[in-house]
Amino acid sequence: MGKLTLGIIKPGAIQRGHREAIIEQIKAAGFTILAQKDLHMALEQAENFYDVHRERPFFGELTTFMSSGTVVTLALEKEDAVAAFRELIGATDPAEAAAGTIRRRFGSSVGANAIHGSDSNANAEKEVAFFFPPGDIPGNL
Ligand code: 3AN
Repeated sequence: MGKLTLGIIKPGAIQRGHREAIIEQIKAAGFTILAQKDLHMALEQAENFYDVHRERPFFGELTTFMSSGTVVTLALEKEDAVAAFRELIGATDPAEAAAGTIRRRFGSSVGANAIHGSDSNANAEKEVAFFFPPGDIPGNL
């Protein structure tokens, strides 16, 4: 518990060619990639993933964007993974994210902010399970 989080490299960052640089930055920060998968989500899958945001005004924009191209999903392990990863990715708005964070370096707008990171341990467990069957995660049979 507390060691797992989910990252998703978003379509805009993949299209702009930042995939490898982002993965390098994640590894350099001490995260172990337990499982990694490329996928192109259907709109309905993106809507299910972001279900908690269904009532937010940006829900349509968010889910259309997240299903617009390939994403890379990452099951990541590190001590205190959720907080450590949120620090590494930076604030939601890339313009407000601290210098050197992934969103500051590779994001282009609040919506196209390069990367998703789970916001709590409970959501991390749910989000990893959403994309990866238990057998894909070492030590989690
Ligand atoms: P975070 O991903 O930093 O936890 P949330 O939970 O507030 O941020 O938002 C979920 C996702 O919705 C964000 N990754 C962001 O890309 C998108 N989002 C948030 N606010 C807006 C907005 N005003 N317009 C478009 N997309 C937004």
